[in-house]
Amino acid sequence: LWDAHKVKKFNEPSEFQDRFISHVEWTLARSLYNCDDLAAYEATSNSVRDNLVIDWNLTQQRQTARDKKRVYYLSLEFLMGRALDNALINMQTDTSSSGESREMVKGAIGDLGFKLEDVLKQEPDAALGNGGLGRLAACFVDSMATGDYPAWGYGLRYQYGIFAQKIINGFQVETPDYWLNFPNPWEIERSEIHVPINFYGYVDRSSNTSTLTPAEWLGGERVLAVAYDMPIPGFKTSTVNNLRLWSARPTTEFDFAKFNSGDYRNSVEQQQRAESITAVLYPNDNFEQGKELRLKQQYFWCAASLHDIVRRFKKTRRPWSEFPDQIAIQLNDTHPTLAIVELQRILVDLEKLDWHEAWGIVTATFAYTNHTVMQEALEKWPVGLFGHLLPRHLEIVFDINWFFLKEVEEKFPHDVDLLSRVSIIEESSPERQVRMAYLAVVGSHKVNGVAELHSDLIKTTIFKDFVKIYGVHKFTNVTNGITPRRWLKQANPKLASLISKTLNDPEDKFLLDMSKLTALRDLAEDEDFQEKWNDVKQFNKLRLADLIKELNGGVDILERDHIRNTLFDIQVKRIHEYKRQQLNILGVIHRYLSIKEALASGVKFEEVAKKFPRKVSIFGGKSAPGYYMAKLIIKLINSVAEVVNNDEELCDILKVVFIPDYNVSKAEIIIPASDLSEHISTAGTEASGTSNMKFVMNGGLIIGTVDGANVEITREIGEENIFLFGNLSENVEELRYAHQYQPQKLPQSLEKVLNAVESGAFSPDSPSEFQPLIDSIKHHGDYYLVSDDFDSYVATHELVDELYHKDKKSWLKKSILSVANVGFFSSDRCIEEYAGTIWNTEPLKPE
Ligand code: 26V
Repeated sequence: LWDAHKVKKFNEPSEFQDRFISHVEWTLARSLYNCDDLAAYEATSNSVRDNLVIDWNLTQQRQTARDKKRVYYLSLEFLMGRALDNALINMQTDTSSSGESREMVKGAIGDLGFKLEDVLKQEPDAALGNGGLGRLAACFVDSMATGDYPAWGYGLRYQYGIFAQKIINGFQVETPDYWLNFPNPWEIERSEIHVPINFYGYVDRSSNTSTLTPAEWLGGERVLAVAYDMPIPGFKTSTVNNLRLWSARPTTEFDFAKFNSGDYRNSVEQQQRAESITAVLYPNDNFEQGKELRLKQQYFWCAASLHDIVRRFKKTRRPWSEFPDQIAIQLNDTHPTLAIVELQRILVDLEKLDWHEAWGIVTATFAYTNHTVMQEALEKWPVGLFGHLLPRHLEIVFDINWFFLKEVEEKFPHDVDLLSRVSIIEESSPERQVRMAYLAVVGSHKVNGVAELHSDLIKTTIFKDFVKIYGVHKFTNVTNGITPRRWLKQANPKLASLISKTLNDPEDKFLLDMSKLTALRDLAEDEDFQEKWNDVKQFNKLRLADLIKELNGGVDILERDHIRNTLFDIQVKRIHEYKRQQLNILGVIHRYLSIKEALASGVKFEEVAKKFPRKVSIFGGKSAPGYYMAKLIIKLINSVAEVVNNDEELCDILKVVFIPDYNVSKAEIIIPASDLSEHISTAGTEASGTSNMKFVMNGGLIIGTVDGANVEITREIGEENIFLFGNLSENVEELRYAHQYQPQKLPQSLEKVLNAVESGAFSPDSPSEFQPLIDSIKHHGDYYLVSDDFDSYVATHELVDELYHKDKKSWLKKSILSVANVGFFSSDRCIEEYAGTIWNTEPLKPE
């Protein structure tokens, strides 16, 4: 009987329309006559979701039945962006093997009177991440599904994602991200899957005194973790994986003690507090604040996820020794390190395994990815706070540390310094701290960095002693990547279509095998092809100009007629001193002053315009709300824009734009429009960077330092196709040291720029407004080496101008060659590397 009523996917336009209308009428309880774009978005999404759910269930059944090794990717952030467009591109319909569902649905809703582009825009971004780390997790789940890996993501379902950024009088103002105000068709609430999670309380060991034997953790606060699932469709496969996000709810248990004592209101309030655990994403990037609620989020998520993983494993009735053969858990930075401790607790306290047997299982299961070498981002938790919230876990951490230090002592007898350097417990004052990165290293079988330079750096800096202890093979590199489905096909349909036509690949198979792009090399100098290539860029620049106009209240900043010969120079990423947006804006000021000076000295405008051809400097990015210097950089950019854009003498040859509220959906418009983008971190500070890859994949050239994945990008696309400048990471320490002992000697060029800023040229009402930025360069040691790299930066921009305006053909050749050689940076390649060298897993293909 079940078979007779099997649900069916829509395949044809008319079947889609039937489904769409059922959702309008039944799910939304509206009529077609009263259906706006938002309702059309909801109905389309629900229809598409119906299809996905069918493949999702089949995928999960297959994974359970075949019982292959699974991967769990634990990340506090998944910066997914919009789901509908992506689902339409990835989704498999039975008849869509030739074309794609996106075109079919576009036609089908077109016939119903809707424009797909307008409908897609109704979807709010799922902005459950800060920046690179969260977006990487989103690219990885796409690639894991596309590669048919049995792999789930585990994260938190924040009520509020990263804040929405408003710019008011040039300042960043944060407002809440109400992404769940409307029903979210992309999540399925699994109220049947709920896990009780405990905090606080105490440890009861009855007769046992050793912390190594089973103990009971009692009392304390209890909340429920409820699962919400998001389907993750692979591209050109019917595999649909799962992203499980946990949401906090009060338990239905009631505090009768309080109730009986007449304190009804208090007992209700306490219950309400439960929900605060998953209320908001912490908006810091590369900075750890050490707040109790953050640790609570981490434990809540780790405990719920492990409970789920262990429950699934126990259903197989395999012995515990097989756990690591069946399960690989990847830790996205140290945020999920408590999962290591929680698994040890489950095995020892609940499953009664011997300590060492348990620890063997734990370390064989986990692997850890490091994403930063910045001291201020390394997680440390005060022992007091840790032990108060998680008393039993603290005991376990001490025991893990004890056995680890014993091992070190045996290998390197009497090296007391070494012991204190590598101890998981830092003996700092006023209080001891748990070093989460060390705990992650000790509890994992592999540790990887995210680009070659970064992976080398961690071996010689933060984890140097651990290389000595464990040997070098525990440490490895997996260079980051990005999904070409979103960052080429979805963001840049025009370029994707030019490529598919050129490669004679109507089914877009190149998106699965990016080495196919190398065929474009032969066309790099073909003038017809160059022209088509340039037309695509022009289209994307106009599309961005439209967005900028819309965000500027309908007023154009860029003149349409000149866009073709205006160089779009873009830096979009989180605002951080190490990423050096200040270097960029100081460079812009330098250009502005040079133009003004030339004009003032009587040089004819035409001559000036030849030396400083048309350019727009575009910025975007959020600052952590408490990061004073980053916020001041945003203000400086906006103040410079105000002056430059209103200076009529310039006749529009220079413009500055700050795009507010940079996010994934805006990135999809911004990135394809770049001629040049900036990846100019102080050498050795940017672990990898991933927007560098996105820009290259869209035919933009890049200016950058020898840092992060810029190194591999240079190797892949050729050093003649990238603009590198600045000091190398091996010289950074020395330069910093020198700054401390001799007063800063600034290059003249920079001196002039800083003087202008100091004189109030961009803040006439308060000339000292930007003094802290100037002081950090002039008087506080210039930690990020702006002064050391300034001249080389300015000179490299001159090369850029020269090439762009005087030799467009070679520019286009470089652009085409960049795309032809970008294949390495597909996240499909990363996932294969993780699967082969860290997880030891294989794909499970649909029959
Ligand atoms: C994240 C957070 C999130 C909120 C609360 C506090 C806190 C503290 C530290 C961190 C670590 C952020 C590390 C990070 O985002 N690293 C970036 O990872 C990218 C993907 O590997 C990489 O491309 C970037 O270079 C790196 O900065």
